[in-house]
Amino acid sequence: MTDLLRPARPVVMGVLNVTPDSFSDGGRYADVEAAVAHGVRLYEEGADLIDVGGESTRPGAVRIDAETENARVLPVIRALAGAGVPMSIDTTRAAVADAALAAGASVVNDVSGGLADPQMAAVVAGAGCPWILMHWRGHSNRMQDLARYTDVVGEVRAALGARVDDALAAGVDPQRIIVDPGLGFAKHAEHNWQLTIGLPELLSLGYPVLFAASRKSYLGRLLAGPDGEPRPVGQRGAATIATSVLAVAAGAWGVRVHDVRDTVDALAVWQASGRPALATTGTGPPAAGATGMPR
Ligand code: PMM
Repeated sequence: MTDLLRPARPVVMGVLNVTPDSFSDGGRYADVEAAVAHGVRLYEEGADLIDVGGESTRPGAVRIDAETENARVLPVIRALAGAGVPMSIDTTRAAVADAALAAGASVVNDVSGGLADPQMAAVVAGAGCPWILMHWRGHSNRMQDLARYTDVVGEVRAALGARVDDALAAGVDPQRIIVDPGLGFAKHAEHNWQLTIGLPELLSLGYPVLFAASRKSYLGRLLAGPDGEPRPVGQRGAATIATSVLAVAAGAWGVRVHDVRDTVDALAVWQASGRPALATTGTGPPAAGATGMPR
């Protein structure tokens, strides 16, 4: 297995949502057998980690209880662990994280960065496992109302720094912390783009950064047709890959994606070409026409 904390190449997390209602793959892997088969497939395609989630975080999603979440994810985690597949558990609940770690997951991916459940830090510190702390301002049923920033990159950086400080105070090993700007979580499209350009500023926190743009709605809107309809989720693969390559070229530790094989292929090209770095200035894209190129 890849050394997740000192990877030789960017880490690729494959998304496995065991939910009836996730925005992209909801309902497709709701039964255990189909979910396990998909997890094994993503692993064979080159994922370093399969990110198993039982609660949808799409904007407006209704919350489920911990029993339902456990009932969705635990059988899948047990079966994938039996097949030797490394996994993260995508949850904001300490009880679910605890049960998932006992069942065979080895990383906690917490989209609330520890804010949703005050017990989460103790579970992670006790397990000694890596913890992905995502920037979050509230549960999905209200998060888009919270997408107000004057300096999104600076504010996300400061909030992630506070989450890291709390994790350290709870005894979490600094070597096992990964941060994530949380694209689409209380963020409008312009915020997601600013966070992409501003990745070097997030990296200056000194922790590995996970970038998770896969199939998100801002990519659908970028690719909207002449009628203004967003590009359907299943047709956002190329845009996702371009975004992932930009992120790793800017220094991201890893990406969380639905399309593992294509992502691994794209990152192999980047790797083979000498891992060229993106020369971002942190000031945003050039003004229209400033490059002398046609728009
Ligand atoms: N996005 C989703 C779910 N889990 N975890 C992290 N760390 N970062 C994210 O941006 C993130 C996440 C929502 O996307 P999905 O419905 O495709 O899983």
